[in-house]
Amino acid sequence: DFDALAFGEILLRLSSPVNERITTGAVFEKRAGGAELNVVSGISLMGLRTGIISKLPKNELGTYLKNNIRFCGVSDDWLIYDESKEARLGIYYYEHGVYPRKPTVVYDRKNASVNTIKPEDIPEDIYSSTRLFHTSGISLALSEQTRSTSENMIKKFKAAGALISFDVNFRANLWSEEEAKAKIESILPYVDILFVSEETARRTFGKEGSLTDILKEFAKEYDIEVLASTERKIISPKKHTFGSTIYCKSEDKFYKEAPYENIEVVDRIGSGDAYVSGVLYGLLEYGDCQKALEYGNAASAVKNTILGDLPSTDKKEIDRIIDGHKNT
Ligand code: KDG
Repeated sequence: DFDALAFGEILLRLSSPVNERITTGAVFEKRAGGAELNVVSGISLMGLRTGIISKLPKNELGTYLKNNIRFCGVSDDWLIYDESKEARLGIYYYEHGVYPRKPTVVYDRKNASVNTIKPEDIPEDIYSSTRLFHTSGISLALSEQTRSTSENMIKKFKAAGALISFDVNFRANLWSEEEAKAKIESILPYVDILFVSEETARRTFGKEGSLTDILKEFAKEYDIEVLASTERKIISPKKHTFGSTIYCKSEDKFYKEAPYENIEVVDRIGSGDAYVSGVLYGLLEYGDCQKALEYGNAASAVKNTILGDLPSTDKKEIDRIIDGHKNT
């Protein structure tokens, strides 16, 4: 049985070596990516049991990703394989930014195999096999099929007693603000733990007031127990500050700590997912919002210093970083 299961698209990430360009460079580094995989891999590296539900092409690229998934300790038991001739893996290309040049992301994910997934593809015995289910707005946005499969899973996991975690993760290239608002609002009644940025809360959901007002309002409207919102300040392109606010509804209490200052950013992709993994780890392991805050902030700060989407850190290191942070 699992502590956490997630559903989402697993992507192949092809990135130019640091300081090389997509337009002229000869080499791409090959890695695994995808927001929900990043989250469960972070939770696994901290020591809990997780798995990813997704659909991959049954070819060498699918096998490459399956190997990566296993390598970071995430179960591949619930992966479905596409054996059709049209089987396709979503890819995203990444070029690191170096000031004053911004990072570049090019998505090539249309018609990827995951978009053919159907609610009936998900075996019924999965629903009683986990303490927590996580997905994000990306899964609602990708296609009709990923949307109905996500919605169906959210309802069934909830009915089976699992906690439902949802990261709004708004992607402007996948859907409009209006569509995102309508579809996400329809699943919020099932959500126990919500991750939403202040900017998205204001722009997409039309919320007003301070961040604390906004989080409280979501909690009141939808009976969400834990709400988390990150805050990043870019001091210079390679120096960022990262912190977050968590609201715990049953205690009617906000949790916040001094942000991590002067993080040396090597690769910020996946740092939001690392935050989610730390928060969920703190909640699953300790049932405590203070721990959730500390693990979330530390996991995200560390991820910024590591190449690739996946967190690549463990509990021992995170614990040391949390202790160091408290003593600064
Ligand atoms: O959060 C990291 C993701 O942006 C990356 O893994 C790619 O899943 C991805 C997406 O849709 O942007």
